[in-house]
Amino acid sequence: MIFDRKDLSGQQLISFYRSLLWPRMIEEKMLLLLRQGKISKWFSGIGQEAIAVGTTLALKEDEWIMPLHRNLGVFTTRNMPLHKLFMQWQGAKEGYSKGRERSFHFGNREHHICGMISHLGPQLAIADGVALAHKLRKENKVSVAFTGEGGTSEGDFHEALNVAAVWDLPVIFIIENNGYGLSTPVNEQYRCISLVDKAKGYGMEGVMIDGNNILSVYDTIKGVREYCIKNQKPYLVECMTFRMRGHEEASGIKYVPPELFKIWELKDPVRKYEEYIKSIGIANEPMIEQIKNEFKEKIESELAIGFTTDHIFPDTEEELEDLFQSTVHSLQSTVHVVDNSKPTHHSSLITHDLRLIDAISEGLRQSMQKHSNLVLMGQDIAEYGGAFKITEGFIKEFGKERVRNTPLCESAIVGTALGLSIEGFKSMMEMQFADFVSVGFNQIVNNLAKIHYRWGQNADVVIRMPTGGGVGAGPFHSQSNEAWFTKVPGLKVVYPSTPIDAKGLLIAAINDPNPVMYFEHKALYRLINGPVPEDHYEIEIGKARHVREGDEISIITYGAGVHWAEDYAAEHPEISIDILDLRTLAPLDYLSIREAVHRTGRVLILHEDTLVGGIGGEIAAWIAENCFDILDAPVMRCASLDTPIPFSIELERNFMAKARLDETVQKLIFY
Ligand SMILES: Cc1ncc(C[n+]2csc(CCOP(=O)(O)OP(=O)(O)O)c2C)c(N)n1
Repeated sequence: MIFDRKDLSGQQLISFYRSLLWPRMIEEKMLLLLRQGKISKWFSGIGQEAIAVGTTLALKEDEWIMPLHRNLGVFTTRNMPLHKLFMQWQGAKEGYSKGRERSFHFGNREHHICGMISHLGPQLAIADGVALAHKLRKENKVSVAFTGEGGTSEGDFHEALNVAAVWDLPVIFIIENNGYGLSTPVNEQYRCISLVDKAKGYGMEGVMIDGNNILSVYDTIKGVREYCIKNQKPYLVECMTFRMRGHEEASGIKYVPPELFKIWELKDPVRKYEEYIKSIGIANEPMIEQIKNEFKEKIESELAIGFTTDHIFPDTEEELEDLFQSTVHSLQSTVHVVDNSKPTHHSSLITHDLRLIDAISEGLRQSMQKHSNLVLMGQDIAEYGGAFKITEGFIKEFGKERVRNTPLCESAIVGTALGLSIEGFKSMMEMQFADFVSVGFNQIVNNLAKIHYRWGQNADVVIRMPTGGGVGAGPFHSQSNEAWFTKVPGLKVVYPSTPIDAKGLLIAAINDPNPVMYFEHKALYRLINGPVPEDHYEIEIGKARHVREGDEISIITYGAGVHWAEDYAAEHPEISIDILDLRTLAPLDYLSIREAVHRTGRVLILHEDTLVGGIGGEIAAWIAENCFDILDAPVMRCASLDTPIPFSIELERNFMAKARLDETVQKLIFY
């Protein structure tokens, strides 16, 4: 191994040695503690430290890193105190995630480290978002994301590199090629000769280096960093290395030919560097011994603090509160909140008549005017104006930087949105059709939804979901998939049915610093119109709207269901029908639900979504548990058939809940 110190001083070389040795010695201690049962799991980075350490040393301290499970060296080189890291690994409240996350699955804003989720791949696009923020602010900064060679097989790797290349983002992608996935060798992972060759395919530069040589890593990343900033381009670095221990400590190493360990033992990054600094006379054995002794003592003293953690006494209120970033400040701001939750409420604001689609567009436009840090992303949303023309004309007013056409890569764009949020931007992503959310699902349910609870980082992201059927568009352009998200703690789900609510809820969703899934029914876009305040205003998230007063049955519904119920009530004046429009599906407005039950004692829950697992089941269960004494009949549900949504208009009509509304109402009345 050849070390080239370039212009590094002796003092710097020693300081690098300390940075490299520190995670190695911590790990050796952790392996002992693991055997003693003091910590539960350990993913070893022994043999790979030069990559994490060299990279972190080459960056500025306020540049974000998206590390993975073998990157202790990132955490230590960013000077995270060992006692606190140790508290984290024990699952203690005093760690970085209040005991909610394991091993390296945590981040910290102070140290500019974004914590991984278990899933391999999603980290990469978050780096795109952070880099986009730097680019938009014209800051001279990069972001860095790590992946193993196994992780490069994930679609997220492809999507993130492609977006970074197409958008010219200053991101450094680092592959740690350590020869094996969990047990899968590289010849069962990919067919190209080397992974760095993929860079060319994405239209970016790349380089393969010796990942065990800290000076190579440092010098390469330093140079690549300057390149990325100067040229505003991404870069791929493949670091060749070897994992000296099992995937995690319990999984063993039987599948690795023993001679490989012998070969790589000779290339150990810490030992080779130690030999080097001794060979050029800037360190000697007593000095090395002294550093090791100092670290040994430091580890013991830090662990002594680390062990003094309190037992966790769960506080349910705190657990629930930490799901979301507080929104108090946004409600206290100058935003006008329109309360139209009762049939008797009238707003004094000046209104104009808009279709649902225009109300959404107006809410979005006014939000863009209000928030200079709001970025819109979606397929064909710029010049073309979006599949439904909601952003038509936006680039003229707000420019292409803030109204961004995206490549076809839903997962990477959700990840990018999260990265933007980390850097203080707000973003709105338009799913071209709600159906396509399935290919961005992981980022939404595992990253956006959980990040605040896990380590306090908010995800200031709104995902607009053109949803629903009735337009003969078949199984993949018509689905109602809101229940996929109402079940995920950490997401807010809104679903307006009227223009006034569509605009106000969209504004509220954008003002809210938390992730909001915003469902908009395609069939209602141009069908429904109504008075909409001209000003910028919010409709409160989590508040249902009492649409119609009645005393025989209560229909609890949302979206297209509201209009089905209203039409039905108009066609059946002989039945006194009460209607509640939920408007928000997560969190549910239980108070209004209870009031609706109370008004009639007979409840029908109506939704376009299919029956099994729809939100109706949840509401019915809640009513049964909490309102049993005021019910005069069992809660009934009217939902769409439990089949995919079919194409032919006749079949679709039969599929829809509306086809069974009269039947269900009659059943309920005559129960
Ligand atoms: C999406 C996903 N699939 C499977 C796994 C299970 N898993 C955890 S680590 C690992 C191997 C990863 O290999 P590589 O990316 O080369 O990184 P290394 O662990 O070798 O550093 C696997 C399969 C996972 N975490 N995420």
